[in-house]
Amino acid sequence: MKYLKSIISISCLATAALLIAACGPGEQDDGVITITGNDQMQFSPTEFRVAAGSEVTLIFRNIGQMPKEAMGHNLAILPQGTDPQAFAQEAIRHEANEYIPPEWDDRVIAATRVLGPGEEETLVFTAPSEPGEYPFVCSFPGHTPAGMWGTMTVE
Ligand SMILES: [Cu+2]
Repeated sequence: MKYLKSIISISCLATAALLIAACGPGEQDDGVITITGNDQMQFSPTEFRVAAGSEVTLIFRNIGQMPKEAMGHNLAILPQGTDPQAFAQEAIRHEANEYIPPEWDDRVIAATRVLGPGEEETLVFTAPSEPGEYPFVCSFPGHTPAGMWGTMTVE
């Protein structure tokens, strides 16, 4: 039991180290934000910050290995106050539009297409002028409910 406990605390330490490291990759020296999605339906990092009204370059990369049909990922940044789960529920029916409901095309702040394993897409967009928290989601069916969403903070 003691042995088990020490393994658990080591893995917590490793996790903490990873979390600290993750503070860096979210925003790199050149101001480019890189976010990954994996086969466990996790974004990393799940939070990033941008300056209001600034031009943002965001690279989204699918670092998984599973086929796109089973484990594709997109990244859509939604208006302030959007319920990520409600959006994802609506998005399920819109595979033909990269899982973005067409009526939301003009409302999403930025969105990638659905990416397969090893693919990446770079988004360049202007951050909203209004400070606050803006959710981002992967709207591939089942992924937002599984926790694949995060927050862009505009400050
Ligand atoms: Cu996903």
